[in-house]
Amino acid sequence: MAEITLTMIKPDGVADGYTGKIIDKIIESGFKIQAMKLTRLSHEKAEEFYAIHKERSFFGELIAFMTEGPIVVAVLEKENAVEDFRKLIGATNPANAADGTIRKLFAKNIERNAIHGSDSNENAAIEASFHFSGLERF
Ligand code: 3AN
Repeated sequence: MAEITLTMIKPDGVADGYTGKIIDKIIESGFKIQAMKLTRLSHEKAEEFYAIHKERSFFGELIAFMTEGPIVVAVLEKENAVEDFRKLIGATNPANAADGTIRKLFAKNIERNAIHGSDSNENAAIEASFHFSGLERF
């Protein structure tokens, strides 16, 4: 059965002009785009999205980075979407990411790492409704 995952092409990926190449890779890998938009996170929304990392040393930098420019957010559908998409994006630190993964190709470092992918089905549903309303129409 098809699952969903939520992705964000982060401010570095958008600013560096990689949006089209990244979307191509996502589609080539068998994901169907259910919803997609260009948006920009407010400070408050970024803190809410990353609330789980509130106590981490890098939280302030993460929020500053994620609010520095526009992002492209999408809901993606595929069998085994969450796990397959984590494989497609590669390790959090691009230095450790496998060849051919989106982070290996397009990310600069562990913080400016080009793309987000949900880490569980539960979080995918939470993150999809965080960014989009009316998804039941798709
Ligand atoms: P992933 O995005 O691979 O699920 P998480 O959820 O552990 O990784 O981290 C969320 C985001 O926080 C990362 N995408 C990255 O931008 C940032 N981040 C994670 N670990 C670090 C770190 N050690 N130093 C700086 N930024 C980090």
